[in-house]
Amino acid sequence: MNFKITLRKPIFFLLSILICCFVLPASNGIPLTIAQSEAAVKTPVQRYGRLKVSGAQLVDSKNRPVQLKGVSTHGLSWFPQYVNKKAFQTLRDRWGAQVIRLAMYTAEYNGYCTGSAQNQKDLKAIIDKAVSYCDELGLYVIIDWHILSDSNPNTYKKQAKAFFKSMAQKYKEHENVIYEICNEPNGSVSWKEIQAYAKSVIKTIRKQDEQAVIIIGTPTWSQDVDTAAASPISGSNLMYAFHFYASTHKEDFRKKLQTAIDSGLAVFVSEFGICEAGGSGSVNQAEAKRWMKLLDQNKISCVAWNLSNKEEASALIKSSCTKTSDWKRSELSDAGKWIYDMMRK
Ligand code: IDC
Repeated sequence: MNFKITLRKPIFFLLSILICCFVLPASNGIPLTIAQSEAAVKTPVQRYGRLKVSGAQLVDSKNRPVQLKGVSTHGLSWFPQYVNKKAFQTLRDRWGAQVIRLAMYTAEYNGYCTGSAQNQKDLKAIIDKAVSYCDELGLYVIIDWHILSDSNPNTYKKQAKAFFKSMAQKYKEHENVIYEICNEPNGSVSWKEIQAYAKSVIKTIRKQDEQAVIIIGTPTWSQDVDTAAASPISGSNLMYAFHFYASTHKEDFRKKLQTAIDSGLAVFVSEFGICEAGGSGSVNQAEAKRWMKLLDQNKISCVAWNLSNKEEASALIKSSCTKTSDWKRSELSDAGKWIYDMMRK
């Protein structure tokens, strides 16, 4: 008996050494990052389950605070090639992304409301594909009604209601789907008008799906969260969009966000860039770092614009790189590298 015990100990010791030396470092010689090793164990959806909003905070199915980070597509009609499973898997496993935002323009370049009937079908088919990849990969997915040049969401309210009705009918059992009902209201549209639109679309979604998280755009390109905080919409699992571009929006805008958070508004940064608000110009890493500190401190989820190789500073992939997945760090733009490093932390 004694002999067995004394023999077991060195065998375990030897086994542990073997595992440490050969098995653990075997991922192509590159040590696994935390994001990768967690992803190998559990997907984001397995980890957090159905999301809810509790007070100002996004929480998981067990009411623990959750901060999601991820990437937005460019317009689904502009760059449909990036909607592929390998791309999303690369974002999940190498970048540490937990959420993908599907930006579907309503008015620009084959937008959902200005393109042909065929275009609408194509866009819905792309969304279908994207949601099924996110289901398979356990990623959260935001379906974004990307208003922009159509600055008032009421312009295409009828279409929005029909669209979200069909989305909510289709995806009500999918606990990973989040709805963003108006990207960036802008121009002279007031919060009151946005509220009227939002209430009506929320009602449409809630008839099908009582639980999904819904993100509401705020006035002035989703910057005026302080205005929304002064008069929020009643209902559960509602969040408000705040968007920033670090080269343009600085301390004043952080104060605006802070005011909204302090008054208990649930904010989701469903789009941000670290360049200028026009989508190009210089990248400002120092300001980007300040923004991220504020978001991390308050556990605010954020999604980076944009997954494409368009020749603009906000595109995350270098314009010389035509790969649609498996990008190396060196194939990313300056913004892409910063976002990649930030998400892997
Ligand atoms: C920009 C794209 C650019 C495209 C333009 C269309 O990066 O390629 O030509 O839209 O008008 C937003 C918008 C988002 C913008 C982005 C950068 O939500 O659609 O994308 N931005 O300008 N709000 C603030 C910045």
